[in-house]
Amino acid sequence: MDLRQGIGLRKLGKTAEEFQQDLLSNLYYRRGTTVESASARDAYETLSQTVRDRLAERRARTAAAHYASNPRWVYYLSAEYLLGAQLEQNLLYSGTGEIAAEAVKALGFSIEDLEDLDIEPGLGNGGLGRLAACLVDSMATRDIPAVGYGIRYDLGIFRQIITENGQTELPDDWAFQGNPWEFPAPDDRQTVGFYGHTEPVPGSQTRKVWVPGEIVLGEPSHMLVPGYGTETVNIVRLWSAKASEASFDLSRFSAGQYAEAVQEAVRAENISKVLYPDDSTELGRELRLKQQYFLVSCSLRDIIRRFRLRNEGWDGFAEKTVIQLNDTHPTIAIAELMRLLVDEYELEWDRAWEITRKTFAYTCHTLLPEALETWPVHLFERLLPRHLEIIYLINMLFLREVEARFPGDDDRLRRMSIIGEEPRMVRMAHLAVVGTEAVNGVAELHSKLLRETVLDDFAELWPAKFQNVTNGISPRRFVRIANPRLSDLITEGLGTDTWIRDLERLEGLERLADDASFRERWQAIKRANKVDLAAGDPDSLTDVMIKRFHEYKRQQLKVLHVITLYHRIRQDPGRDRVPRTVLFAGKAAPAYHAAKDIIRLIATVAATIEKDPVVSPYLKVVFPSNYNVTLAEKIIPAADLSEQISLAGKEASGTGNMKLALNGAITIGTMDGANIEIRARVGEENFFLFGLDAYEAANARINGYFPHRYYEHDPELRAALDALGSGAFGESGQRVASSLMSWDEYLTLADFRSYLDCQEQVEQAWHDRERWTRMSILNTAHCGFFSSDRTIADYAARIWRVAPVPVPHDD
Ligand code: 9GP
Repeated sequence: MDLRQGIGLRKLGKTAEEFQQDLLSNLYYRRGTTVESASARDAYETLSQTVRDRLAERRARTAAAHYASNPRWVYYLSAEYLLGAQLEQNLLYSGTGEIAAEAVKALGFSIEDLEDLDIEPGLGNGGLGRLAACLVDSMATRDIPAVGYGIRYDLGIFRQIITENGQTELPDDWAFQGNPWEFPAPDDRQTVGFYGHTEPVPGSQTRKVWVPGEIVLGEPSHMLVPGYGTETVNIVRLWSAKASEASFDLSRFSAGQYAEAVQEAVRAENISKVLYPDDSTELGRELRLKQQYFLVSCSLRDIIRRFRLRNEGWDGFAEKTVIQLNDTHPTIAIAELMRLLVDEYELEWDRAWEITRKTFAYTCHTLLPEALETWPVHLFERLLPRHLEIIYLINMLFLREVEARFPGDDDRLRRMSIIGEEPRMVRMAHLAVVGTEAVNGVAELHSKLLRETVLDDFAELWPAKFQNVTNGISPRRFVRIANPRLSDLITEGLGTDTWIRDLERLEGLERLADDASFRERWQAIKRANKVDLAAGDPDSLTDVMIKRFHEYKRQQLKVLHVITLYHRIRQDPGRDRVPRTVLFAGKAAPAYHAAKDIIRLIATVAATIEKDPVVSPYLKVVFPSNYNVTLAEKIIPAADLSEQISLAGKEASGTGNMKLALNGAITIGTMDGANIEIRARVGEENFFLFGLDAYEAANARINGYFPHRYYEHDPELRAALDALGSGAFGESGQRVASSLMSWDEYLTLADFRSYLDCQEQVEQAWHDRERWTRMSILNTAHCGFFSSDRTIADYAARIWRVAPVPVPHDD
């Protein structure tokens, strides 16, 4: 019997009866209960296991196919994954939705009841984490052998509660009742060192022995990542920090010093306790760097273990392995692979460097200088002494190369060095560019600005290294699952559901935009989605701004718009107006006070409007708590207008913009990130454009930007800022106004008038419902490009050079 081929496994049946049999058997034997006494939780766990088993069976076949073909693998290293709720996705991907619904009915529950128990793992912060989840979905859908690596944070992104006082953060113990989708793999645990010192190796210039001062264990578990419409099931492997046995101090415990006895163990396990610990303190920064190294160290050892299962020596490593660094967070992997190859496997430095450089690729997701990570040299020296030595050597050799190309250009050497001076910092983005084969931005403008500004010296040195791969989103989660009504209409309109795997087929909707009865149905679906969302009057214009709170994204511009509408209605109450529901959702980093002020301001504005009988029939502001993937899936299908109003040149790409446009929301936006590509595809007549472009924005400051001038020249802006300044909307409002009037980092006031004028155009278009609906359909029709399946095809062809490995069916 060949167990590797999965032969000998009892096949899991495809009929409703077989599914029900398996469900009952899981209920009895795994859950230990009976039909009569099964609670909703029992039913949820049992259903999840029954569905998971079907994917696990495909996983076994995937592993066998991969084992047999010994392919080139993609390893995706990411500090964040926002995977979203799993049950509905896995029902869809395993094709068991209907039979599962029947089976749980027999237990007295509906699938919808059970979906409410399916808590999403909030292992990410925003777009970056959700992008990682969309990309692993598409890698599986495109049959690419891949593993995603991340951290299994005990507490994910905090749970947010919005009240009139703004944002409150609570811990998100997402797995407190267990996670039925996860497979623990304690056998593959790894040992990770920190601190300590290094010792020379006699006779070697480059090798060293690192003697760590602290040892922590990394224990993996994995979640299954099925492909859609294919047999492949890949995995995301998440590491938990565990204390080693030696860290428990038995003698102290025996002496009654209970807290002291577990102190070391607690410190070790804190590594995977929370996502993004507050880094405003030295200890917080140290913990973050520890997390990054923990992820990298565990993952690299696992990658090497997997390589060695199938291959001898090191010759084939770079041919069989590509490691994608998702932003700078995992960049220390470059120094760690060098350390493993040189110190532990005793390769010559040059050979190790050649392998390392060929193995890694780096995606940069930002243009904000503060988001390009740097770490104090003294912190590195203490926590990762050997890695700092390696980075110094990499830097020395690299600067020699620069010197040879640009002799005598000391300024350039200073700019490009991996080590920044005053204060001395390790520049992770520089390390990421130096130690990789390819660097990409995430939208055309972003990649261009990376080459022209932030990484210009590097682009001059290695032009061929720089590429663009425009982001994308999973059409399964963000159309098929989030918006079943629209999906059914699209399938009916196109006469096929192949668009779910081949999103460019949405182009076929273009001709239906001229069909009045199709438009009517399209409109009815939007309305029904708004009724489901229950955020406001379903006949009002649902104006949606959903994203992390950050001043560059300019939620404050939207608030100024809302306050101006409020003033206009109060001044001329009798006028006929477009009723609007303005929906904000998103979280602010707990230590980011300016962003939290904006949240509190929105809450105050919402309450003021709500209480005002003159204004409230036309304007409503809602702010549902705890924005996450699950909530996004409810809001996006109900949106009419998508707010993408960042200051041009600041938003690397955005992906919410793609999700909303694909669901027929029309964008009001600046020439920023992927907005530009959305506009180019949907047509300028189907997009509301306003504001400065990236070059104008960059020049504004150089030419002397005085926010006060805008205040003086624009009476409506003045009225809005005066209202804020007067304290009418609380102290937060005063602080927001004062920041805008004094410096206005993100040129909010410069774009105010253009934004308001553009909103007038929005209202005119809304008045003509047939025109609006046409625009909406055309947005969906022309956004097929923004599928993450296309993004992955781009990475596979241009950066990874990997080929798909199809997994045979089981019959
Ligand atoms: O801010 C970018 C966002 O524009 C982009 O869509 C997303 C995915 O590429 O990454 C975000 N970047 C970060 O969260 C940190 O660099």
